Amino acid sequence: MTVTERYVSAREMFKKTGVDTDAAIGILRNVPISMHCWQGDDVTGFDHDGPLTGGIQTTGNYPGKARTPEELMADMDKAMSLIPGRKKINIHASYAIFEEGEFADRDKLEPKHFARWVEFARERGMGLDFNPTFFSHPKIKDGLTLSSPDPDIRRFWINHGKACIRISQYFAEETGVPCVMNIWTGDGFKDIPADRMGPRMRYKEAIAEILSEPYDRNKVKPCVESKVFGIGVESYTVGSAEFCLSMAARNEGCLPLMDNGHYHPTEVVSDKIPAMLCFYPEIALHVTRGVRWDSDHVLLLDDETREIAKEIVRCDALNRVYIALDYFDASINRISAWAVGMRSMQKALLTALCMPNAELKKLQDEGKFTELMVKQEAMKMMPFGDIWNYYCEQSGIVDDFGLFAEVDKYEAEVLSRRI
Ligand code: RNT
Ligand code: ZN
Repeated sequence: MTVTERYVSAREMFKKTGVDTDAAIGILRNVPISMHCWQGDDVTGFDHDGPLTGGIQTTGNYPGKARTPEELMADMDKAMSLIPGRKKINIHASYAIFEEGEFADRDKLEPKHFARWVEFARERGMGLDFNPTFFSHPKIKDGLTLSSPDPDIRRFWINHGKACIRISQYFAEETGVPCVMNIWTGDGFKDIPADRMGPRMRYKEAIAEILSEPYDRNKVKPCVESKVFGIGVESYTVGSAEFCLSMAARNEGCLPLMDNGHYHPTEVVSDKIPAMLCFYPEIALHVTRGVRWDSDHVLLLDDETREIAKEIVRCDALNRVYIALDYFDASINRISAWAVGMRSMQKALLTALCMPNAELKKLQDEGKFTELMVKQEAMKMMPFGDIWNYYCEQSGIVDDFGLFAEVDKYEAEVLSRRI
């Protein structure tokens, strides 16, 4: 049977459950997923030579990582050629591209330092998302940036944040797509602090000052990302969940960003999505896979990824939730890491779109919990793979079994020559 024949047969099966798979594919095709540039070079960036510091860590030493903007862009192109549907590109301030001999520190960054990213995105018809980089820099003092007691340190990082707002606005204007700008710092302490509120008060004021930089709310979507703890800052994180949630709630236009690696292991972001959507017009996500902790493994089609997608779809919130991926595995081929993660998110969304969501909701409201359980279980065995394969074929994109050969070929022809 051909892929199309299998699709036609699967479509009939789904139709009997009340699901229109053609419509599902049509929706999926237009859901933008933001692909993080930092999977390509283990979060190194182009503005410093030193190691990754400031509360995050990559592990692994797989050969062939991108060392220059050209290599990173080529690798992103290769990855994107293996991913169907709409994409955005997510970059960090540390990926500024300077002319020969030119340098600007983080507080002095300007739109022109990102002109090549704009060109890259525009040529591909994609939007850009942005992140100030509050890590891997000598101006982190005693583990703190925006929450430092030293006013000069705080000033430097506030100016960085403001510069990033201006750059985000430039991205939105140049690409015609709103730019999600995410504030995350690793600020915190390794051991038990004597003052937990002081750093948070300073953080609050510093973020408010960054947000006071003028920007168009339709174009720039500033976010604050919380975290439970970071490597080296195990005892206390300034930007905790309660802090960031309240920060976003109290600042018009500021979105809460949830990274599903940033919570206690039995907490799930899938349940937090509908809670947040009751109060916020828009929210943002970093979808990742934490293995026992915020390990940032490659996103797979696992239970929580499916639940996250289900909630976005069931809340009818595809246009209210900005979906970005955030992980960095340096132990495997990095193109495969991008492609598998992006495809996993799309598969999860496709699965969610191919559920009789209205009918299931009705069963819940009518108190028919037995039928609900039985139907939900039955849906798990439906032939989603036939829909996915058809979608890939229609998009001119390789199927799951063809993926490895593509990645392997690129590794042999391109990555292995990077020595
Ligand atoms: C770190 C946060 C943050 C970073 C990126 C690189 O724990 O998740 O989002 O991963 O900014
Ligand atoms: Zn994150």
